[in-house]
Amino acid sequence: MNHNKPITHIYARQILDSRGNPTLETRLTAEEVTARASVPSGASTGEHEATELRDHETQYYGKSVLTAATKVNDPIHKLLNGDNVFEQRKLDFRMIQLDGTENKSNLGANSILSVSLAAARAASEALRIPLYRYIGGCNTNRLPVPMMNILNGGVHAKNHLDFQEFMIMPVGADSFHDALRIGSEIYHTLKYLLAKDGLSTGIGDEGGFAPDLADAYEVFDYLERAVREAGYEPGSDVVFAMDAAASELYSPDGGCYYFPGESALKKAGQPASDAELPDTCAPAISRITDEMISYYTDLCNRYPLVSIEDGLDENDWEGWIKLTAQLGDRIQLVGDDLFVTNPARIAEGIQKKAANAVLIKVNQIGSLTEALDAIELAHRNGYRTIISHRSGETEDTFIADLAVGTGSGQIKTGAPCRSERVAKYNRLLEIEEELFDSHYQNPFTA
Ligand code: 2PG
Ligand code: MG
Repeated sequence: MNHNKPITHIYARQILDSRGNPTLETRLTAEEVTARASVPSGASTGEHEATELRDHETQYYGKSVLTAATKVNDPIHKLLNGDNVFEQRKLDFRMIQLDGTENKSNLGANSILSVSLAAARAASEALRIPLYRYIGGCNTNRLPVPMMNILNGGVHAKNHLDFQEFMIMPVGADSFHDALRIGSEIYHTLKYLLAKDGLSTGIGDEGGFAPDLADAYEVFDYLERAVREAGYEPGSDVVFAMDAAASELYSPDGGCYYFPGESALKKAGQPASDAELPDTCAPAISRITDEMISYYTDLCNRYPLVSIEDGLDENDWEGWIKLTAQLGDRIQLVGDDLFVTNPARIAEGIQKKAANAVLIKVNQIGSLTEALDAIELAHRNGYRTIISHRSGETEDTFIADLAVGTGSGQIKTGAPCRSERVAKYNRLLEIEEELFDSHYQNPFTA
């Protein structure tokens, strides 16, 4: 076997993501093998994420990525031409070095990531092994539990729900395909229940329904009903998770978390119109950090809620330490905007005892190598990891292989609806069939 396979061509083009915004797709060729990868994009992005290079010109309302494509097609292509596609770490670090900035603002995290992912896929194809096995090695066997975001709010939907994501996790299933079936059945039951009550069954960016409910209690009441009506038991067959995306609610000036949707609905005493709150109308409902923690504690006492992501702001370290001290023994506390898949921020969190799990989004950090380092650091320190999509996705299924290859045990990739979400679940079905002896385990008891 020839262990040197030189990269012979790299080409990036602008394509569209699931929201109709431009993103990058890169094709990388190493001799006779060509593989491609595309880059996702967030809406509730963390302040500490690596830079997503956009043109900020008139096309696509400033969102075109033509400069990023040029960065791949010229400087990155020149840099890596002739390099060995099997040396993932070296390829990634050479791009990082060429970029020369802390946050990849020179070449763009989107440019670097597209090449990084395409290289890994090309390497696996050159070796004629599946991508998950290239990433994970010969003992790869663990399928992730899906966190299915079946009710959307926050910046992912135009309803009045201030928290962003409400998820079901079929932890009691025996296999991944069973978990997917259970999730889909509950999703359809929820649709039926919402429609029966005259609520909207339109969907948000991640495929979950986006009805105009007032708060998390109303949401979890619906989720419990849907789980039961579908024939399952909340708490044993299926547990709940949420992403508060609290950085979106936090106002550093007021030192408070503001709930504009809840304020609008409760003030009016009935569902408000679709109109945005006027700037002059300060939202009535706000919570300080301690109140947020009590709110979460109360939700955990009432519902089988086992995982809360971004419960507090990305810079509220003191709050995170308190939250972890209070709830960390009972439930999973996931840092997304807090950690931004950045090993340095994860190390800080471990040292401070803030959170106990890390959301992994490859485009937050901008290279496969650094994402793998983040996962390893988390696991070595007893933090769980969840491999995650972005709200703006493509048909690329890389994260399904990444979840299996790293044995992460959990994947967050939306509702069982919208092809860019379902593509990842379908890829996991395929992987499950390929594995000789696949393991599907409850991550909270395993
Ligand atoms: C999140 C993600 C994905 P976005 O906050 O976890 O669900 O949303 O991609 O908009 O940051
Ligand atoms: Mg999040």
